[in-house]
Amino acid sequence: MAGNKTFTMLKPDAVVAGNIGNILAMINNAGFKIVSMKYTKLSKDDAGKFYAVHKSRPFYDELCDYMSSGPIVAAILEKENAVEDFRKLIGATDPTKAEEGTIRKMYAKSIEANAVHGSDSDENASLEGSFFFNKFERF
Ligand code: 3AN
Repeated sequence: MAGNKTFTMLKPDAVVAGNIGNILAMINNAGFKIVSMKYTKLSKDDAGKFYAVHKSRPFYDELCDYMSSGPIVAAILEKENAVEDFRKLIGATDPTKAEEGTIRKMYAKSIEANAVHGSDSDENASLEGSFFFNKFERF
């Protein structure tokens, strides 16, 4: 059975452009409840750990530079079928391929600076959420 939590980050491009409020409103309007949230900034080392799964990809170093270039918002979201429904809401990795009405179509600047992260499985949602939050911060 699909889980009811996913993890998201609003990436530096979205935060710097002043789109936190608009994106959180889209997330809420799509039926997700924010159960943990943090405004923070990753060091390059943190970004490298978070994206370790992409270490062998050619864009890894640039991705870590980008993700540590400015503030982010990390959050755990709750909804039935959270992982799949949130991936639909954010749209394709490449914003030129994202469907109309998706967060990336509306706010992403490029395939790298693509406004939001969304976990791709229940297992990764749990691992990624634990990267930013411990159980005492969850309500
Ligand atoms: P998604 O975030 O849609 O799950 P992944 O997991 O393939 O996509 O990629 C993780 C992150 O790596 C993306 N959100 C994006 O910031 C960056 N990325 C993915 N593909 C590329 C690429 N071809 N060039 C530059 N950055 C990329």
